[in-house]
Amino acid sequence: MPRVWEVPVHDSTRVRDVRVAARDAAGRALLPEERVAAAELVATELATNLLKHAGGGRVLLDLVVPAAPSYGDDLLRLVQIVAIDHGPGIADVETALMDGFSTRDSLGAGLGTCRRTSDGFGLHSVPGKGTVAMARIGPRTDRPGTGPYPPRVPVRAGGVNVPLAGGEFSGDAWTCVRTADRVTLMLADGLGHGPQAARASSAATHALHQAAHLPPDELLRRMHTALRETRGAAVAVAQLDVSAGQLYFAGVGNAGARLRRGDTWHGLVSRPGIVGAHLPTHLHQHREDWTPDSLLVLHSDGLPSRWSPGAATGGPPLLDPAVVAASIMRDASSSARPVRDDTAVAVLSPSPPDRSS
Ligand SMILES: [Mn+2]
Repeated sequence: MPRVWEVPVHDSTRVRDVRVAARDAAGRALLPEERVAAAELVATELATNLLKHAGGGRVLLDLVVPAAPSYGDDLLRLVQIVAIDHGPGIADVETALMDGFSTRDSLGAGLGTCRRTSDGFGLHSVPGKGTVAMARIGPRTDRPGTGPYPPRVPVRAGGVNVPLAGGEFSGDAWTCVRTADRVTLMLADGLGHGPQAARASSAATHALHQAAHLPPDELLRRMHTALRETRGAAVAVAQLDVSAGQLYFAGVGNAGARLRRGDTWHGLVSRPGIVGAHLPTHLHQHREDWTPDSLLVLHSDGLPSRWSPGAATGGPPLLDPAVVAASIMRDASSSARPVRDDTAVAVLSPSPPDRSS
């Protein structure tokens, strides 16, 4: 089962814990030693920044699939480091990313170096609300796509997964798989939380990787069989047919799904049931138009169902989907409403117009 890490950073002693977690995560992702060192460097910088600019925050570390899913990338894992704070925000993000900005008062590498070192980097700051900084570090293979299909599709996927109370495992899981001209985003919420819940949701991940060419309703039936020996899970599956511009969705149990087109959001409704325990006889499969201004959010019930889309979810798709997911989670949490479950948020968005990936 994949591990997750959540490290609260409220004093400098925790920066070391973040670095140790980054090394552990990079080892589990089987990264070569120079990329392990890169993960440590970036994690240290993001954790240090929390103390310097926001008076503290938290760092989430996770192993994730590439944001732009390539054909045949199923087994590739990257270390994702997300620093989240409720600080004053960074007024000028471009300046903050310039070399030397962060190094003035410390030995830190600087955010500019983090961006160059990473395989994916994103920074979103809202004055008065806080900042999300995200970096993904992978093996840097840069190999050309294999197989008969185009190596790139014009969408990106990303997410965050936060264990309840800083646990070592999350009962939630999300993943994204590319097959031919389809991209499938899945989010599973294993019943309860902790390792047994993680076993159920990682069985759903495994089942998807085995059969990602199937439509969502068929995938849910496969998962139902695969999860029989587990506690079961709520599962939401969204599949984009890239060339047809159609999104297919089916879900079972209490997993949230919302689709934005332009300025309008609407929910995609799941059927009651538990994958692995009891599946509804009729699995309703939604079909929706997917346009260049669409955005899809899947989430577990660790996020309140009435979450409101914040600044990160609007406008053109310039932000990395993992940054959007982290911002949604940050904005939905408050001290008045303590989180009582693992929380995962996964986002599918069009690629930025000026880039090919
Ligand atoms: Mn849950």
